[in-house]
Amino acid sequence: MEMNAPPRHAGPTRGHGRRRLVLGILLASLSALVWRAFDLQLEEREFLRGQGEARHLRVVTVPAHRGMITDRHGEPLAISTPVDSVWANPQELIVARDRLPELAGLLGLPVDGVQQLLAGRGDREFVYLRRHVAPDLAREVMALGLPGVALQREYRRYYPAGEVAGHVLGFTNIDDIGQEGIELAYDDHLRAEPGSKQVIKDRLGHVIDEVGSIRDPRPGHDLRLSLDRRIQYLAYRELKAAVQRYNASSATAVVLDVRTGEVLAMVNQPSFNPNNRRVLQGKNYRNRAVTDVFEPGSTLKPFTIAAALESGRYQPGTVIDTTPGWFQVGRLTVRDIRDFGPIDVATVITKSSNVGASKIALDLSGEEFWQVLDRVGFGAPTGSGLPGEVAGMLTSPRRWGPVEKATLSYGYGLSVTPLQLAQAYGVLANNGIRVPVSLLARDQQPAGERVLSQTTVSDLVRMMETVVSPVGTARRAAVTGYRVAGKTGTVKKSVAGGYSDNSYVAVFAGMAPASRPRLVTVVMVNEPRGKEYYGGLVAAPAFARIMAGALRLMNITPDDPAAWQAGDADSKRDGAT
Ligand code: 59J
Repeated sequence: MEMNAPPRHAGPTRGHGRRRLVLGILLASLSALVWRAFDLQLEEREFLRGQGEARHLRVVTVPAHRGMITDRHGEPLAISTPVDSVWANPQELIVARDRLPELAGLLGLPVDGVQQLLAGRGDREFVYLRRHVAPDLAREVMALGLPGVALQREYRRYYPAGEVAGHVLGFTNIDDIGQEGIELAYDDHLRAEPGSKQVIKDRLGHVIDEVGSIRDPRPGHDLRLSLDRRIQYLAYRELKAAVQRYNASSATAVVLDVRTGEVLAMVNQPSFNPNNRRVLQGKNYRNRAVTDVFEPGSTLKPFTIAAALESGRYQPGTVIDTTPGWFQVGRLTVRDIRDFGPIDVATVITKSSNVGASKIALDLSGEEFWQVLDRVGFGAPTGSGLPGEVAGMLTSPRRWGPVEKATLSYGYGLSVTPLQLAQAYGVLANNGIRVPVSLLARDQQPAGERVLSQTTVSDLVRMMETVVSPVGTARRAAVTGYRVAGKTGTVKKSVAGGYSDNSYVAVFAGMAPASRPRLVTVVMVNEPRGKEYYGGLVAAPAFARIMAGALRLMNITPDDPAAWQAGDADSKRDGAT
């Protein structure tokens, strides 16, 4: 239009018009170019979109398995088995909405649930349909050939020992993260680090090419526990039987290797199966061996006597007059079940005299007494590493008057966990040397620390052997072929305003072979609700059966072969009622 315009001026106007002409041509070709470029881009986008729908580059995670947990001999206790999880890309799957009933039916899900799930997550590209399905089912699902449905490899934790080791192992959640027990305590060690890689997927979500690894997966580390699966099973079986027989509300048993401090067995009732996540209840999965405390009652007496012997003022033969079978300390009346008269220190243990223990404790300084209780581990966590472990309670001797000293001497006014009690008996069994307890297998013996003198300990073990003799409180703790040393406890439970008259804890703590102890076992039965509730009747038989089995499984040489022929402890125990 510029070109056709009539020249307004002559001369200089002619040159002006040519410039305009050139500019116009330039502008025209520029717009043609721009148009072409735009056109090209449109075409290309169409082309690329088609390509993009056929395959796309994706970053996917590469799962790795969590470390295995084994017993001390390498027997598996927790293993991760591969499973598949079915997931979908809602944007793609919704295209095949007419086939959703088929898919839902196969997965055992309600159709409307699946429809809602897809509709609700329409903006996302990933939604789990069902996690951890069996391989056969996974294959059937993929055979449907539905768009946007794919599998993801995951791992499911399996516990071959089931209920038997549930409390120690704990469990993981569906994402394989430790929630309780060893699984929680050693989660960092056991946990796997998934890797990632770039892949090309087709429209159905199938990987058709691997581009390369971004990060290599790192499987978790294995963990070898101190437990012996066979002894663990034995303890589980015997404890369960005791709880049923005496109608108890709960119970715990712990078996220790006294030289290494390794926990060979740790079981509780009630129990739970960690393979069955849906029915988990706190009261069932609590590891009472470390989370629950009780007053140890007479099982504490050996430590009272230890303090007396360590003071140098008492020998096993020192006589204490327990007449007339009770003894007033301020507001407290200490009672024995009968009048034992004048008895020596050893007999205080044999007969479990509260009066004898109290008179001895009153003669010790608070500091002397406390030192022993502290050194064998009362009032402090054992360091087992188990989640929820408590310290128990041991007050400072500065606050102890005569009443406190007396009640402590026969096991009241302090509280302990079953594992702490086992640890303390471990010191008596290990010649006075304390080794830290461990739930992990130890390759070499830890150094340990001497906390009681050798003579004190050997005197005590001899006294505790009399408990299992015909004149002691726990004949039923005897094991054929082995000398056993230990102590019973029948403990009234403390209730509001005092001590209950119908609620008890029955305990037996002991060691074998008494000539050179290798194992300590503690059996604690909470609230036996029958005619029988004494430690010597309720806890001692379970102790003996666990000990007998463990000694034999460990090939420990019998130190009482004569009794093997003469008096058969097992038949006496099992025959008596
Ligand atoms: C006992 C207690 C409660 C706390 C007594 C148990 C006291 C006490 C206040 C009577 C049952 C019972 C601080 S008895 O364990 O002495 O194991 O085979 O609970 O005495 O003063 O009907 N154990 N037990 N005492 N309290 N306070 C004996 C003893 C023990 C036996 C039997 C009979 C008690 C031989 C306990 C056992 O050694």
